[in-house]
Amino acid sequence: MKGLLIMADRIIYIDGEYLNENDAKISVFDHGVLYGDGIFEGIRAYNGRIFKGKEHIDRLFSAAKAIMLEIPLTKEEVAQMLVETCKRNNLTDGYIRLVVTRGKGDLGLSPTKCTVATVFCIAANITLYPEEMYEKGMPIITASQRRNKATIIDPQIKSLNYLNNILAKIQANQAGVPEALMLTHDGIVAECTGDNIFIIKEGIIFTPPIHVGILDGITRNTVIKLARDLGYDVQEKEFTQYNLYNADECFLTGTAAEVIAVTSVDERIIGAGICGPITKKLLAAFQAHTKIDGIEIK
Ligand code: PXG
Repeated sequence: MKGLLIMADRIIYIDGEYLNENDAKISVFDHGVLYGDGIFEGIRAYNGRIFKGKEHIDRLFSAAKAIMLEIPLTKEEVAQMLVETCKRNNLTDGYIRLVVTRGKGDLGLSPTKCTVATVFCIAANITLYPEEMYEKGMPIITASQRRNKATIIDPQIKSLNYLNNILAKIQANQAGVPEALMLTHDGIVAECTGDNIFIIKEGIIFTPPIHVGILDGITRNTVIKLARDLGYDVQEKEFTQYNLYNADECFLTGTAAEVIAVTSVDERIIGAGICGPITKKLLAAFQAHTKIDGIEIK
């Protein structure tokens, strides 16, 4: 079936080679494994296109620059490799994980012994939230775990060190909800563990600005543009849990989640407790956009 793969038949790109997944291995001395020293991108393919491929590659290279990691490929070569990995897996719709680590070094913290970065790419199926969640919305909680401060590890760096978010995700799991909201150190709404957050109040759409310390989400930016094109006032503005609890609508954006309504936060019902009309419109606009945008897999 198109886009579906039997697990062990996957072809993985790793350091210049395309290998069967059983043969695609990295060293136990890789600093990505030893220290979370590396970066990644989660990318979707829709309808034979790598959605926002350029934006994902640009973000990867910006993160690499921030952590002084040299990617041993040009942006064009990364784009070709993403296309080739999809082609070799016969993937037209799915999820692509692109990872660059500091590479193989010794047991010391210093990356000086890591002479060349490890690059790998997996093109796979995606596990989505259940369809009914897109219609009915989902409950979330606020995690006690605060989002990393930008002065510690800037959340704009999509690094392999996701413990901050995983600890919050564990709290979501314990509470029996799919996602957790993370606040900044100062208690301002930041983002969820793998999604950006938006609220709507009296027809105006608000989302936290990047400088509070969040990932500069590609779905976030796409939705901001689509909303503005539809004539909505979108403001990147700080807000608190109070504003969130009293919003008319709330939704999350992310490569995996797309646009998904939040209908309760910490057991406060948001708006009418359903996927609201503006969220519905934005989801439809987003899904239409995924069909036409991106690097063609050919
Ligand atoms: N914030 C954080 C912290 C993220 O990790 C997003 C926002 C959304 O960004 P994009 O560019 O995708 O619109 C992410 C996305 C998952 C998962 O399984 C999500 C992400 C990474 C790994 C897994 O939901 N990142």
